[in-house]
Amino acid sequence: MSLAAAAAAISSATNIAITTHINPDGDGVGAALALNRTLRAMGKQVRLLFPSTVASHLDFLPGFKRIAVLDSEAKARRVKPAELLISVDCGDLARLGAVAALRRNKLLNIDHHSSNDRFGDCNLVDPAAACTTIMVHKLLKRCGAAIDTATADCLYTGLVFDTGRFMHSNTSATVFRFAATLMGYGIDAAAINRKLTYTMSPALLKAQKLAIERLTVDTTKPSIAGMAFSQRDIAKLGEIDDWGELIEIPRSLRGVEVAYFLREHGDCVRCSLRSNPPYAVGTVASALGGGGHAQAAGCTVPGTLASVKRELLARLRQIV
Ligand SMILES: [Mn+2]
Repeated sequence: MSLAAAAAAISSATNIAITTHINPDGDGVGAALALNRTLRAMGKQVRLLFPSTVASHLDFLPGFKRIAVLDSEAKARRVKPAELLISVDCGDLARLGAVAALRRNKLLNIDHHSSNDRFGDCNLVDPAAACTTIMVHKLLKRCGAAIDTATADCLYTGLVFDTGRFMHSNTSATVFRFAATLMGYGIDAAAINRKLTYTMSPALLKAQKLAIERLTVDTTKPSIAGMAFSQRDIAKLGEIDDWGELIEIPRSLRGVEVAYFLREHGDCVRCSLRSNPPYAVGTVASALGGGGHAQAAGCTVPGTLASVKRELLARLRQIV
């Protein structure tokens, strides 16, 4: 889609709101905060309106404290819609939660999910991009914006997150070139890596311990492994604001090609899925009402932990 149209949408708006998907990750937050910082420097009025809270380990990023959480329709209703709402790293309107209600005026959708349904008035969607921040960088350059070190920190956070620290199959020459470009803006990559990777809350460490205890290899297809946490397990762990990494535990087991992680949440189960190429869990997530990428996807399925696990495993066995 047109970079020029996206740049025009930004240049013609003075009052802008920026948002990302529910349970935002390093890419969504990085993309939003990079836009926030740069558009402010360009003289725009910018608000960061997110549908849910952000993992506290990202609090080192500039603008983090400006993020307002609109996690209910009542809260969203009290907010004045902006001239332009920019959504980053989000595949569809439903994933914007209560913030979707602020879609009154123009909506610019910047995303790289292949499942993106072009819900914006202007859609900058590139499934070939490894992360949204790589697209945001291109757009900011197109707008003639100056990128400072703190903005590059945000962009790098998205890159590190969505490439699994340069380890996922989307880690291309373009990705390394982008990393080099960001180094050129003066970022301290090692310091950011440390904050993103080696900083963990006690609750998350406890969750890792439980994940290892619960890890189950599928008896029918031993290349599938994963674990399930009940609501009671989750309550015992304490506050965890980033569940994303736990799925790497079953995935890291030798011989495993497809990993799953299930979390009971009310009368639904949240499913995270990962696979090694050529296996594609994205199709399974889509079939169950979710979305994401071919090798990293997720869905929320109504039902009990046992029933959802049964259905999910039946589908995963079909793809390996
Ligand atoms: Mn992303």
